[in-house]
Amino acid sequence: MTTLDLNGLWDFSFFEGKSLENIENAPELPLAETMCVPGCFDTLPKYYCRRGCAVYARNFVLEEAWKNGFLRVDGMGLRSSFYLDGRLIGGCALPYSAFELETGRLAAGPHRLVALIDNEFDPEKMKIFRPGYDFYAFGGFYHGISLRLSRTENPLDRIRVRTTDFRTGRIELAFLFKHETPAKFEAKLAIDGEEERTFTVSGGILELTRQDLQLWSPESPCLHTLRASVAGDRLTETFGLREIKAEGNKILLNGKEIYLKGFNRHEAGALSGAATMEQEMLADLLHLKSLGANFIRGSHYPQAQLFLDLCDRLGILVWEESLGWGNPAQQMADPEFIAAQVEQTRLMVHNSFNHPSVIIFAFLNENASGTDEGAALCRKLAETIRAENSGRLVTFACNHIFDDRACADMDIVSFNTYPGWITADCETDPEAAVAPRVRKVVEHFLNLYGKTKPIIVSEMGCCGLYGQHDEAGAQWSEEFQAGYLEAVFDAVAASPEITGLTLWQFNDAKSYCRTGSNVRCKPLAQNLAGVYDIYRRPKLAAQTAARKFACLGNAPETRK
Ligand code: ADA
Repeated sequence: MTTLDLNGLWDFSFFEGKSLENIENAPELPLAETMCVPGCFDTLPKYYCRRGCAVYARNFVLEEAWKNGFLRVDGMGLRSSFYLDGRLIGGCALPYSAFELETGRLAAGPHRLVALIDNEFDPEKMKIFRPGYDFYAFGGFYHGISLRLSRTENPLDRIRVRTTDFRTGRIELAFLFKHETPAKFEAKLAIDGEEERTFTVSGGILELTRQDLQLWSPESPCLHTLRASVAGDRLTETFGLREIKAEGNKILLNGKEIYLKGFNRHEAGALSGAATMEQEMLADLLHLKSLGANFIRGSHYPQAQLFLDLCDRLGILVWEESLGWGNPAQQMADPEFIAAQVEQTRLMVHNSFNHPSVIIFAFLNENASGTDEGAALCRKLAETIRAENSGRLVTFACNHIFDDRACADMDIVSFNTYPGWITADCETDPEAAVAPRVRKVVEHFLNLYGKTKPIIVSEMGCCGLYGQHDEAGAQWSEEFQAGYLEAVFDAVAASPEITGLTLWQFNDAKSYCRTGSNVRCKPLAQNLAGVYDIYRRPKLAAQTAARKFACLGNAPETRK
């Protein structure tokens, strides 16, 4: 398929308090302003933190007719509807997910595309992003929009490349069409610029042995390009070959034990909001590598494909999860919530299948996994991921540690804990609460699972205000945060059963704005637990992380 880039300047108007459903005559509305796509309209002064329904519109011209088209949106918030030449072609209520809408036949000549983007928290319509999540719900197009054009009604959509045996170079290509997959077809294939060869594909699957293709690993992030042609439709896939597996309480990448050392990261730029530019993403990843980290948890939603491309190239391992945050039991029992969670989780696996950097698929951060409803949905989402046979490890970040009933179904046990910071369980020194809590949690999971599952810390950390210092390490000072992280590293290093630490968090990020008198309401409406502030200026904690990551997870004799 051919792709038409639709990014750039669009006509725009904002309707405060309106929603997708009650904007009349959207395709004909006169739009008086201009907006950038990609971009979050509610980070701009005029619309800052306002909620309602934005209307975008642009024209484009097709030089020839096409048998079918697929409008591709690489992430938006929070809900959207799209009209092509006045006709509704569909919409989406899955913030952050990349999705496609089918257009049908497209004539040569001028066309007009109108998009409605609604950033209201409507409890009936917006099921998976709720007020009170500790990150801001931005409105806009996060990472771009394009139109895929096809000469056939049922084009080849994707080719999933699966490493079936990294030792022998055995790989499996799964051909996915937009509609039904033909029982048998011819495919012309070429990997890395080699001579094109023709294969007969049955049942949509082709097995190959390609021991010549170099593996992907953090140390040697080797990527390959597959060019395919089927019935005149051409498709290019970038992929990497590697195996990730859990063996006992260890995580093995291409048969070698790895220790995950990294950060939770919100897609959050100071001015760009969720619409971070590639350059900002690259800067974050280079900072992360400079601290000796090898791992990122994309908290708490599907990641931008551009970001995962960068992680593939830089050799940074990724935990990708579908959107959720502290969801209670009664929400996890809601059929519409369940359906939306299954849909976005399946879409996440589909979108990210060929990224070798993604080694973990997860879901529902800190959900009510200690309840029947919570455990049932965790099981369902784990099954949804495994049904795609992507080779990834499955987990979720658990904070109902002592009454959890879902970790048993996970490949990895991951836990979030904030001793002395969020759960104020100590009168004097927060740091003193760290080691006992880590040990208590690890022993709890060892009692349950022994050494049958890897255990990783998916969140530990605390806040520090950039530029604020106090000799005695007063809470919220940079010294306090650095000292707390020191205690976290020492406690994790003292538990050899732990095989990964993901600090909360990499960068400060905008959070909910006005909340009650809760002592943890967010100063400046930001979650200030980053080791970098929102402008990516390093705090003392960044130095602590660099020093400690250098020896965390090394064999005992090399630990400093
Ligand atoms: C939770 C949550 C994070 C963040 C953190 C905090 O663990 O998973 O998203 O909100 O608490 O800083 O309070």
